[in-house]
Amino acid sequence: MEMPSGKRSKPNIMVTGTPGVGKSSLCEQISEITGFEWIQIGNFAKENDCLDEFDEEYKCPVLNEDRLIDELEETMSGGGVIVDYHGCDFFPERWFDIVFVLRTDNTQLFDRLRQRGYSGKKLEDNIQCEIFQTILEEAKESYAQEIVHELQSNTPEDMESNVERICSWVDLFLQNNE
Ligand code: DAT
Repeated sequence: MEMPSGKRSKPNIMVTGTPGVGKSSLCEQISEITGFEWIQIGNFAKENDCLDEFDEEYKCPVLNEDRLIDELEETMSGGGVIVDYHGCDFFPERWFDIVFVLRTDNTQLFDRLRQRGYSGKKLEDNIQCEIFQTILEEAKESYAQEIVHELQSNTPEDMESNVERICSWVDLFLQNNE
């Protein structure tokens, strides 16, 4: 993977993908290993008053994106942040040194989301989102192609190799920016 120029001594990493693909599980491990700060955008928005009205159709609150970006700016400029969110097009492109898009086969994702209690339209929409690779396309449209990486996240072995791959990349980045 290509090394970005050293504008930050520590890289910022985006981990994105449809809900249920394994972002939190992966980020938790990477954060533990690297000591980087893991920010789950949903929680951050809640804690920092960056939510607007409730979306009745999807039964979830709507992000106030401008406010969120203002709130996060200082943290991001320090580097060493892992951002975890099921979307990536509204963040400033300059924030990220690398973007990982996790992918999961439909049948597995279906089971994971059912277990999470999703049903009806919410379940169907999320499965469709994965089938149409909506978030992969979004990432490719929003960031330089060479920093966007698609990772399979179907099995615990996938998870392990993804953790390894991302942590090796972080090590290289840190070495190159010493
Ligand atoms: P997300 O944060 O993308 O919504 P998650 O980390 O909460 O996803 O994972 C959803 C569920 O799927 C959780 O029970 C853990 C499981 N899971 C995630 N990635 C997996 C993988 N690569 N192999 C097996 N199970 C996985």
